[in-house]
Amino acid sequence: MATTKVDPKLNENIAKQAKTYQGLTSQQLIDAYRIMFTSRRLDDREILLKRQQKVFFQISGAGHEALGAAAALALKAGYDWFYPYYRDRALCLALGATPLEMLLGAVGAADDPSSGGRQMPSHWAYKRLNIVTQSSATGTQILQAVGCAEAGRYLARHPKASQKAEGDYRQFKDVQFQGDEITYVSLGDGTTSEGEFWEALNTASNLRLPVIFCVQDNQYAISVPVEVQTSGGNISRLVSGFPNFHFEEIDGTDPVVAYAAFKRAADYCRAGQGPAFVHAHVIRPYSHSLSDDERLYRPDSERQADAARDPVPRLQMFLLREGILDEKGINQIEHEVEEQIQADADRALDAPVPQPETIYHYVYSPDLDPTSAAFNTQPALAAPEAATEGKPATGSPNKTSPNKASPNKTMADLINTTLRDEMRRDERILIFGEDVADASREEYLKQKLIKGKGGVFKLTSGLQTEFGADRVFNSPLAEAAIVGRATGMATRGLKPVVEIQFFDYIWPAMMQLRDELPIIRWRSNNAFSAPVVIRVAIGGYLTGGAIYHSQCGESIFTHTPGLRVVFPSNALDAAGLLRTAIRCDDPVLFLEHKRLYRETYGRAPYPGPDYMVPFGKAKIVQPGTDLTVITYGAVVPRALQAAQKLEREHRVSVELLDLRSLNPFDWDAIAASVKKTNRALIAYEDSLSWGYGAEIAARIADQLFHHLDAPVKRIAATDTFVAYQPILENAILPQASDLFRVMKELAEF
Ligand SMILES: Cc1ncc(C[n+]2csc(CCOP(=O)(O)OP(=O)(O)O)c2C)c(N)n1
Ligand SMILES: [Mg+2]
Repeated sequence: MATTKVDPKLNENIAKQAKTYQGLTSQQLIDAYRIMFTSRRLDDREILLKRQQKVFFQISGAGHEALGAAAALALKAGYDWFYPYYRDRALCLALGATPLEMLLGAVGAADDPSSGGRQMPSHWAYKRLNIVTQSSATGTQILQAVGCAEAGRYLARHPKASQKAEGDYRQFKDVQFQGDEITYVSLGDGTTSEGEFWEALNTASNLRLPVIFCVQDNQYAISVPVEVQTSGGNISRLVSGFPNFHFEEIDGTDPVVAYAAFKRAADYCRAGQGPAFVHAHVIRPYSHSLSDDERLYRPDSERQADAARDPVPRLQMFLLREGILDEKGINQIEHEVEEQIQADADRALDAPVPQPETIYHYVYSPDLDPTSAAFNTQPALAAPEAATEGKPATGSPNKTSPNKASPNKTMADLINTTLRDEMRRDERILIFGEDVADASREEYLKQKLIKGKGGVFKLTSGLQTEFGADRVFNSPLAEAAIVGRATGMATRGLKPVVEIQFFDYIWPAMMQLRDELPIIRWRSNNAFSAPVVIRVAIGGYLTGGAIYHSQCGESIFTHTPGLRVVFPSNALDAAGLLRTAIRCDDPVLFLEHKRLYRETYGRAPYPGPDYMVPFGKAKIVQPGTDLTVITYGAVVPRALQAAQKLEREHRVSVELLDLRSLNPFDWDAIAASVKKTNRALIAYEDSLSWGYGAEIAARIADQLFHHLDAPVKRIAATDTFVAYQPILENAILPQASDLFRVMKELAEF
């Protein structure tokens, strides 16, 4: 065999190529440099375009690039899930988003894959890469990431739940999961001050969820330095007591260091040991955004110290020093990147913009319309006795044999039964909230030491016992966590039916309810959706409910586009509307009046397991000719009482409409009735001013003016909260006697 004389230089090259840096090959480092440089130059290009007024906002990922490039190398694109924040440009590029896609976002093009021109640039969403839509609200993504990880775990344990099914929201959701997937979520140092951050860590820790929390600590939140945000100035120290976590605190400007940390974190999460916390010290070489000038609050000395750690030149120096690339190699990469960005910027500037007529697209599901006939079914008159704990309903629900054993059920009964029937039908349904489980300490149930609770109003009673603790469970006392986690789960295709114990305590969840859940579909241009059902016990007339157990406030939510709001007044409607809420493809706020839960009024026999009431369809409680009363919820029985008295005593014929669903609402029914009676009263339990009735009154005045014989009237609670002493409560909330008086005045006008 001939021997070849080996060129010593060649040998050196082979050795260099074989050398790895914490497992990273030379080629991976070269690729990382390309990503990081692309990220920086995209920011620079957007800044230029902003100065030319061709884009309208800019926020950069500068200084954070090494982290993104490293995280992508340790995680799997399109396999793991990502809840990044606006500084994660390099991460998204490394996972597979293209510069063109980002520039389409910057100009607000119709084909911007993140939002179709609806969101600011750097609000990343790439469905194919499992990069989930994010908002501008700092911190809301963290609880959603926790829910996403919970969904992955649930689906792995209930693989059949992922199957598609015809006729409900499942038809339109492709559910994917991997047994060992990880959810990545990132945030800034300032955002660790949000309460939701702590709620998320608590649950991830307690449930040992495979979530990597990446805190990108650039020492500032706009102008507020980290020592103001974080007691002692170091978030790692504060979170170190959380059990089950793997912790890393690193120099996030070094991609090799960052990769090693993410790799250890990912290994820990993938092995199912629990969550990881990567606290990365980075820099912010540009101001917070183009709307900020950091020279107003940071001296040159501090900015120069930061610049010395800039990850892009730092990696460049590293590649040169290690002989991985020479100057020519660096120049070539940079040249290619510049050319690509130039070409992509030209294409983005020429891209079609979204048309104004598209603004209503995707406020709600385009696939499934809960107002349609598909959601209009009749009660099964002779349905067998409602299924009870542990025992499925026997026989066909549509059996027409005489039904002796179907007594009238309360609203509470039928809500419980509807939940039970739907959970049997659909394994994607999960129920959680405060006190909803029968007992978190399951051994007590198993040993039959206790009966179990199942909700402060017992609405979820027996569900944990039948369906198990991974489908029905108590949450910590944290409303934002309930809604945020549910949102993350629903994004993955599950159907969380969560409970907020009292409407009065819904407010910690308000950020999730206003800025997240209802607009996930719209802001992602239909790439993502989160059809969660939120059941909420609402309302007063409780005799002693007082300020914090009597609130209404439904108009705050009907004012939020994208959220369906329903408010049944009787048992049958509650069953039918709840089933529609669960099967439909939109987020629904399902308001349950506490006073109506066990009221004699409005009880009904079990309507069978497929009974549905469509949204947006009012019910004529009683027909009439002299005036129209439009109402809903607990005012319905009171208005009926008043109307019957008016008929008896004064021969006034009242048409009483129960709206049942508040968004959408049945304008056609209102208009038809007012055209007939020419008089309209809107009655509602919430305080009068700016309440739900204001909108209805305005529309009647606007669109039915020529049909009116009298001013449009409203009757509602006083503009106060509800007091404890029953004499005060009676004076505050609209009573049948008040309704009678106003109806009479209106009839006589
Ligand atoms: C809930 C919320 N409050 C305030 C803002 C305005 N805001 C946007 S970014 C920001 C600072 C965030 O700082 P940090 O979390 O450290 O991230 P960084 O921008 O430094 O990467 C603030 C106050 C917001 N978007 N959301
Ligand atoms: Mg910061």
